[in-house]
Amino acid sequence: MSAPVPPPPSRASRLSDRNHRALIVVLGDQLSANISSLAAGSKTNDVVLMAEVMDEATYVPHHKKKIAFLFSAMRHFAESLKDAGWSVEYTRLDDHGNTGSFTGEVERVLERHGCAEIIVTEPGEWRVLQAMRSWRDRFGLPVRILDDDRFVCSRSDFAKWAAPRKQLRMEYFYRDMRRRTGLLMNGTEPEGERWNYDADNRKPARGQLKFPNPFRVEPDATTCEVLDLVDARFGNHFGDLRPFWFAVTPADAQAALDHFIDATLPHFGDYQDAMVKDESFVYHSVLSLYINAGLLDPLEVCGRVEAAYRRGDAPLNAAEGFIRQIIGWREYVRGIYWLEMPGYRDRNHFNAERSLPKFYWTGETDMACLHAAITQTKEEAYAHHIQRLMVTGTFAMLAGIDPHAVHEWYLAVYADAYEWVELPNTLGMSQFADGGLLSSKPYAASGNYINKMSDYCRGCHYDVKQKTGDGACPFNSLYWDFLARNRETLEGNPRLAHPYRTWDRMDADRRADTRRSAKQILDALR
Ligand code: FAD
Ligand code: DLZ
Ligand code: SF4
Repeated sequence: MSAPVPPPPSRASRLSDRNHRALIVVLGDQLSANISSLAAGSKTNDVVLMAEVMDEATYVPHHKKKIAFLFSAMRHFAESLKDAGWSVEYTRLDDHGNTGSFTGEVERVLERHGCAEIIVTEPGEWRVLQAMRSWRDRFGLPVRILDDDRFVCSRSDFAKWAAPRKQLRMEYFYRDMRRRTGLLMNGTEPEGERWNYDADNRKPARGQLKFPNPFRVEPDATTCEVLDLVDARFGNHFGDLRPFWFAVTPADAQAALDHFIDATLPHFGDYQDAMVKDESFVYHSVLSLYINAGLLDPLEVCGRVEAAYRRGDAPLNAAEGFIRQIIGWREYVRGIYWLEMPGYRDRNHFNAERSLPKFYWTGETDMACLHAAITQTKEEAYAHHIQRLMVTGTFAMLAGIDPHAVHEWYLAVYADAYEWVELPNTLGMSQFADGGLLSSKPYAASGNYINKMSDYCRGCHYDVKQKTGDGACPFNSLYWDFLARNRETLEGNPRLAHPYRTWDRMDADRRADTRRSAKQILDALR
C-alpha cells in the first residue's frame, strides 16, 4: 500500500505561497471542471496539458468506441477549459512530434513553458501512478499528486476502514458510506428501515415489458473528426465504431441522466438481474462510462436518484439498489484495488491457465447467452452487470481461463473500463482469483441460473435441461467439473457445502459422465 496522498491545500493558501507557473496534467478520465488538480491551480498563471497518446490507446486493444468516446470528450473538455480562461496545451494523436506517452508529452510541454511544479489528480491505474512518481527525478521538479475527491472514500480512508478487519465485506462498507453521505437516511436509520433491498431486485423479465433505449446523441463535427481518426488508426481494434451515439459533453451526459431517471429508474430495481435476448440495456442506466470519465459526478447522480424516490417517482428498491452500486460497489472495488495493488493483478487462486477462447473476440459460438453478450459488447462496448458476471465471467471461471487474459479482455472491450474498477470486478468478483478477498463465494452456476434469469436458453442450440452429452448446455457439466477440480481450495467454504453434498450424492457413473462431458468441452476450446 502506498503512502496516503495528503489532501489538497485550499486554493487560496496555494496561490498565496507561490507565484511560479505550474503544469497541470489532466487525464482522459479526469474530465471534471472541479477536479482537484484544476481546483488547486490558477487559470491566469498555470498551463494545462491534455494529450491523446498511443500508449494509452494501445496498452490493451481498446474497443474503437471507447477510444472515440474519450478522444472526443477530451477535445470538448479542452475547449471548455479554454472558454473558461485556462491556457491549454492539447496534443492530438496525429500532431507532429507526439511522443505517444504521458511522460513524453509532459517533457515536451515543460520544454516550451518554464514550469516550476507539476500538479495532477491521482490517476485510476497503478502503472500511470508509477509513471507520475518518476517525474520528480526525471524532470527535477516537485510533483503534487492530489486525492481524487470525486470519490466519497479516499484511498487512505479505505485503508483505515480495512486495517482492523479480518474479512472485508461490501455491505458493511456500504452502510458507512450511507451514513457518511446521508443518502437515503432518516437520521441515523436507513430509509425504509432496511439497508439493502437486493432480495427484491431479482425478477426475471417475463411478459410484455417495454425497454427504453439509453439516451442517444448525434455525433457533432468534433466527434465525426475523431471517428475518422479512430477508423484510420485503430481499424484493427475490437468492436464496431458506428453507429456512435455516446454523449461526449457534461451537458449531454446530464441529458442521459435525466432520461434514465424519467424513463428507466422506476424499473431498475425489479429487473436488475434480468437478461433479455436482443435487449442490450434492459433497465440499466448506461451511465458508467460518463461517471468514470468525469462527465457526471457520482454523488450528484445519487442525489438525483434519491430525489426521484422522495418525489414518489421511483420505488425504494430501485433507488436503494442504484445508490448501492455507486457508493457501495463502485467505492468498494476502488478501495480494494489501491489496497492490493500491484500484487492484485497477478492473483490466480485456481492456477487457471487456459487461453481465452477465440469466440470472446468474435461472438461466434453456439452458446446463445455468450453469443448475445459478446455480440452486443462488440456492437456497443457495453454489457450489463449480470451479463459480465454470470455469462462471460462465469463461463471463463468454470472453463479455467487464465484470469489475467480475462482481465485484459474486460479492460479492452468496455467503454467504462479502467483498471481501478475493472480489475477487482473481474479478478475478484467474477473469477474469484483473489481467493475470496472481494466476495465470499465464487459466482459459479449451471445453465439453470441463466435459464431462470433470461430467455436466452429458449433459442439456444444446446439444451439447458440436458446435463451431459453432445447437446447438453456446456455450463452444466463445467459447473460440476469446476467444483470437483477445485475441491481442495473450495471445500472449506461453508457457502459451497450444499453443492458438494449434492455432487457426493450423485452415483459414480453420473459423476464420471459429467467430467467426461466437461473434458470434451474444454478440449474443444483449444
Ligand atoms: P447500472 O446497472 O445502471 O448501475 C449503476 C451504476 O453503478 C453504474 O453506472 C456504475 O457506475 C455503478 N456500478 C454498478 N455495479 C458496479 C460494480 N460492480 N463496480 C463498480 N461500479 C458499479 N464497471 C465499470 O464501471 N467499469 C468496468 O470496467 C467494469 N468491469 C466489470 C467487469 C466485470 C467482470 C463485472 C462483473 C463488472 C464490471 N463492472 C465495471 C461493473 C458493472 O458491470 C458496470 O458498472 C455496469 O454494468 C455499467 O453499466 P450501467 O452504467 O448501465 O450500470
Ligand atoms: C483509455 C484512454 C485512452 C484510450 N486514451 C487516452 C489518451 O490518449 N489520453 C489520456 O489522457 N487518457 C486516455 N485514456 C485514459 C487513461 O488510460 C486513464 O486516464 C488512465 O488509465 C488512468 O486511469
Ligand atoms: Fe447458455 Fe446453456 Fe442456456 Fe445455451 S442452454 S443459452 S449455453 S445457459
